[in-house]
Amino acid sequence: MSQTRIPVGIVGAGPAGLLLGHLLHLAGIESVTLELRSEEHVTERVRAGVLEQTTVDLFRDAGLAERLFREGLRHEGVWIAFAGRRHRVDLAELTGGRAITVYGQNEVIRDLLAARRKAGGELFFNATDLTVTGLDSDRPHVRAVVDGKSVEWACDYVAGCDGFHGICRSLIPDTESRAYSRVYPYGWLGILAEAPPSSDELVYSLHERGFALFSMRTSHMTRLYLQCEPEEQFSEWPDDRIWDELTVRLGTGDGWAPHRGPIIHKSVTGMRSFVVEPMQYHRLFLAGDAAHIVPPTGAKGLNLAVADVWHLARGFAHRYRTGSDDMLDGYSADALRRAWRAQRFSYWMTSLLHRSPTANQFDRRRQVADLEYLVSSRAAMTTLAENYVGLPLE
Ligand code: RFL
Ligand code: PHB
Repeated sequence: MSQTRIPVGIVGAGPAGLLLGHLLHLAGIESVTLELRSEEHVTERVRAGVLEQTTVDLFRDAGLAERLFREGLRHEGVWIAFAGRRHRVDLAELTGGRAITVYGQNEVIRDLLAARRKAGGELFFNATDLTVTGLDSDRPHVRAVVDGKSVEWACDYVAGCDGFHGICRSLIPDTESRAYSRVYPYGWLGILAEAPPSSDELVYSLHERGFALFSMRTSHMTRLYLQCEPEEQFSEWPDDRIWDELTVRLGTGDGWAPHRGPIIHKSVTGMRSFVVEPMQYHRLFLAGDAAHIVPPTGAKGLNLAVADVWHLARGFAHRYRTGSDDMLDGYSADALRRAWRAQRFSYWMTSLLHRSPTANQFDRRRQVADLEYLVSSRAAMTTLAENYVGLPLE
């Protein structure tokens, strides 16, 4: 077995792990990244699409935004539809020029991989049987099997960026951590379709039959979601039924409807909120979905992973510049403060826009009143806008 010394061992090559590797490189700190799945799987899986202004600014500052600026779709507004009408929230006007950018997570991953490769970063895909030991010593060890060979790194620190189903969170003993969660009684059926977007901006819609979301990836690719059962079966949803339901739920009195086209991808996602506290255990730091999950309605998951990693990289930079752990020790509190803000926003957007199976007529009327207030009050729209485009870091 080969054994190497390295300052930071990173578990997981999703957005959190790859960005951390890049930011550490910019700070002159070496790391190794170990990913369970193949490069193709990590790059191709269809997930997030909305980047906050905060994320875009951070990518720009980290030298990662060249293609993002060229190909990303900057949206200065978003539509909220209910009771047969669409209402535009002018994000840029309400936030002093801030906006969101539609750029698929796949593209973010491609850009991060290119940056890691350019920097000569150590990155291993298909790394199985990963174990982490000695977290409470000053030299934790990360071991895995890569290409049939056992490999081992002796690290100063380990970053658990291995997503919600990873192993790092479980390395924190139950007695040392506490988890907070909520599971929602619905899911999202998502599709990717070869159809040009029929709106330049996203449409979030609440209909009697449930939530629907119109989004996009490119000028020829539409991304759409429907509220469904948490364990919905695809067999119940032939393509025509999906399009008919989207047309009904997104339809507004002005005749607007999504363009139809071949569906090239379908998925069902359960919805949950989850936070583990703290996000540090001795020399292990959790970041991204490994530490928290939000329901996708606020488009916050990837953005939150990015913010975590920014805080964490700053802590590591301080540690290797000064020898002090002070900033690393503040990481969990800083990251959790932002995570809880994203939790409350995502919970609010989700409750506002979904039809709960237990809602009675009172709840339905109140929900419409909430929406009417939102689209008629500048203060309420500003609250949505400033959270949606991303609160400042720190
Ligand atoms: P990831 O992306 O899950 O990456 C974790 C990586 O760790 C690997 N791994 C391991 N590696 C080594 N050893 C092990 N034992 C391992 N176990 C796991 C995994 O293979 C994986 O590659 O977590 P990360 O980096 O924290 O990034 C989080 C984001 O991916 C996630 O929050 C977003 O996709 C959430 N999300 C959205 N976020 C946004 O900000 N804006 C959006 O518009 C948005 N839309 C979405 C979304 C998520 C969705 N789904 C499918 C959950 C829409 C959907 C439908
Ligand atoms: C997406 O385009 O995939 C998307 C957009 C907005 C959300 C969630 C997902 O809130």
